[in-house]
Amino acid sequence: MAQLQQSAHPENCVAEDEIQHQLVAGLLATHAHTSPKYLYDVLGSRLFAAICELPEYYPTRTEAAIFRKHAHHIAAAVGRDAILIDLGAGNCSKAARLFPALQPRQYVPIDISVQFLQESVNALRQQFPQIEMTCLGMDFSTELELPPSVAEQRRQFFYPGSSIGNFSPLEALKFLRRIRKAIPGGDSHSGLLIGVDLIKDHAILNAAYDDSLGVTAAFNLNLLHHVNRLLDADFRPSEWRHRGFYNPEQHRIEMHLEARDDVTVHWQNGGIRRFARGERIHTESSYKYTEQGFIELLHQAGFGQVQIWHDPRKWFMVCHAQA
Ligand code: AVI
Repeated sequence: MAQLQQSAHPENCVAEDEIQHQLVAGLLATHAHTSPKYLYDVLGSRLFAAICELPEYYPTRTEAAIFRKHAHHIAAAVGRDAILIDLGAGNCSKAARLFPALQPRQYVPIDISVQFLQESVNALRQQFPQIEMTCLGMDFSTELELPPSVAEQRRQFFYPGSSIGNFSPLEALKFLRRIRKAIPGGDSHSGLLIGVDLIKDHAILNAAYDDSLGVTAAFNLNLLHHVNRLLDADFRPSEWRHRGFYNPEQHRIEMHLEARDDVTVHWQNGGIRRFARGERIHTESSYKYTEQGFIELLHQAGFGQVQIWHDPRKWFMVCHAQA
């Protein structure tokens, strides 16, 4: 029976004025920036789904191929009968593809939008009636306290898609530590299954984040529509251009919006910022790792033995880290 639960701490949900405060602080900073979460309004989520289909955007299909090819070895590492906790589950499709191999006892998808989760899980319940399903609405990037309905043993966290790359390495370490802490005691049957994008030829990375159809550009520019709604602002996307490139010193893709000319933007309560031509708003970073660098991060976070699986070109890896 699917259960519907709100966060253990609903008061932690970021209030509207806090969102506005954070956004304004970022826009007024010397190097203007916004959190990547503002890329994902309804249209942004659809554009991201389209990005995943692009020939240049290799991470989604490469990870899926790794899961397909190594399903049995991955299942052996994760172990049968697990409590599979899917962080940022969305439509639950990535985890569902692993159900036949993993055969989890309980599936716990977590996402900010519990309503969307519930719809996805309703369909899944017909297909996998033997798996207990518990939906949790929670911003897991800031809290990860699981309710008693989630058994404490055999917790296997699932964080695919190289979403870990959207945290800075320090934030990633804190996040991994939070996951490790959500595994009580030293249960060696618990762990984390995670997808990580690897450092590779810069031309491949650049193309993946600046595709020839301009879908990533639309995804980035759409953030301005979202900010307009949140702040009652007057950004005009036509006055901005997408920049997406690999920064080899920082080992990360950077996405920026760059003013095509001098631009003045206004928002609620008299807020104003003048951007000179060429000035940028940093909208997202996507960190890329070496295999060894990421394994070290997992160990620093308190995980034990790590197993990894690659695609043949070693563009992407899936890791299982034991608690
Ligand atoms: C969601 N995240 C892992 C994507 C990435 O590759 O960093 C978001 C994205 N941004 C541009 N293209 C895809």
